[in-house]
Amino acid sequence: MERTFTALKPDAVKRGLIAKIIERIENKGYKIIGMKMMNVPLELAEKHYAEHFGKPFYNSLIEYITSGPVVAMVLEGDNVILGLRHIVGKTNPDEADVGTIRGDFCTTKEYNSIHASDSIESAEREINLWFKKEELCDNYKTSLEILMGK
Ligand code: FUP
Repeated sequence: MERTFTALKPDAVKRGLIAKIIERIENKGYKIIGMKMMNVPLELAEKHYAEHFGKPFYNSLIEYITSGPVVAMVLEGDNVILGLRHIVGKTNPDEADVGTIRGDFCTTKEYNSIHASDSIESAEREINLWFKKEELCDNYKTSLEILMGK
């Protein structure tokens, strides 16, 4: 069973899209095993986006992600890393398919509503960066898991 990190970004929170986005994640059958609403400390933002340091959009990216609360989550499910990236859609909402979160809810790549880890390595790194082990609740089964005998 795979795990991934996702965060609803400040534009999604400010526009009241938390429930609509989480509904899509739960409808798919992914299990939320960690969730918290938080203002992102500068140090965490810089660590999270370290790979983009020095790029032209880096400063505005850091300013944006620290501009208001985010909803950070850890999800568990079969191939959840790739599967969630499909639900999220392409970085640029103009290119994201209709039916994806970015395709349906946003218009700019700067304020694209949601982050989702893009590989096993980044999922592990980001989960450890944002969550302590004791903040994860993996001690319950979803109805899908019960149905599949997992
Ligand atoms: P993604 O994995 O789809 O979130 O995209 P990236 O890791 O490539 O980029 C991280 C964030 O940087 C994006 F969500 C938005 C921002 N970004 C820009 O603002 N401008 C760009 O040209 C590329 C990314």
